[in-house]
Amino acid sequence: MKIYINGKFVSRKDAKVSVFDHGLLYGDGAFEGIRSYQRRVFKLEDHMDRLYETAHTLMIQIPLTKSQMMAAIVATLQKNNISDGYIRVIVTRGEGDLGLDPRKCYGKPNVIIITDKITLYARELYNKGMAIITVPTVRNNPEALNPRLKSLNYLNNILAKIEANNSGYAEAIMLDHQGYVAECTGDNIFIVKHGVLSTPSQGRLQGITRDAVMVLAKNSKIVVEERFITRHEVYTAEECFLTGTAAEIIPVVKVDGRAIGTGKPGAMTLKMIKMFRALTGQSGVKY
Ligand code: PXG
Repeated sequence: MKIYINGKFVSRKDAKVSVFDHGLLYGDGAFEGIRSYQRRVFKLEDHMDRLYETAHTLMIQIPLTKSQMMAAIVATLQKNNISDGYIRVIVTRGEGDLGLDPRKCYGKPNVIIITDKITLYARELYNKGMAIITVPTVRNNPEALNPRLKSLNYLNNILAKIEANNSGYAEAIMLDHQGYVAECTGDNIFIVKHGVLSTPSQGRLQGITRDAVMVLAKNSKIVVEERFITRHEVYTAEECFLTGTAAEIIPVVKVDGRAIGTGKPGAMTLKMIKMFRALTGQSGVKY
């Protein structure tokens, strides 16, 4: 495995950054998780926009242009001969001293690209659907740390994941600071009721899979709503599914012990999975 660090390819055992890197010391940095299918990087430009927007708010100057970054990603995939894979792009603020003041960093962000193959959940979960719970840890208040930032500080999500794991679940719904459904620890959430697809409008990451699903739905004349969603609406939905680059689209059949719809993956969910799979194989930056 060859890993890209600041323009060089190194082996896994040599892929190291300093213990003074503020990404390690403070989670001070940004990241992206991207997928490639059949030698095409899915929604690469959208991932670049989100990465550079996170860096902009964090006031981290990424030392590559978007097109240089895209070229580096493609080169890493080629170097590792990966046709269907997962790409992790990491930009840290770089080395500094032991204080958190970014002005004392040396102004050299570290850029890391790792390509690998991952499957997040067992294949059978995609066929049978998963059971999830709501956890006590609420999603970050946007005025404290906006969930739209894909920063290296993922402790909010990790705390929620620990609560899910402690209760024997693989994924969890996080509510926003007002008590509405926000998203899951690493996925966006959709519900279906009376043929309408709904997804939370606030308090969540602007997921790229979420956006792709919304476009696919609209193109098939399915009504899509972005709005406030309560847990009651999730429990009484006909269908529920999660979206994310790592998870793709996964049906949810039980939430907090309540069966969703028939308790089996629903027709709209299966249709979205089918359309999404077709899209991933036929679009994206070729390499
Ligand atoms: N919400 C959150 C909080 C995420 O981290 C998504 C939604 C889905 O967004 P995209 O753009 O991928 O459709 C994510 C991204 C993991 C893992 O190990 C998951 C993500 C990122 C990194 C790791 O589960 N999901």
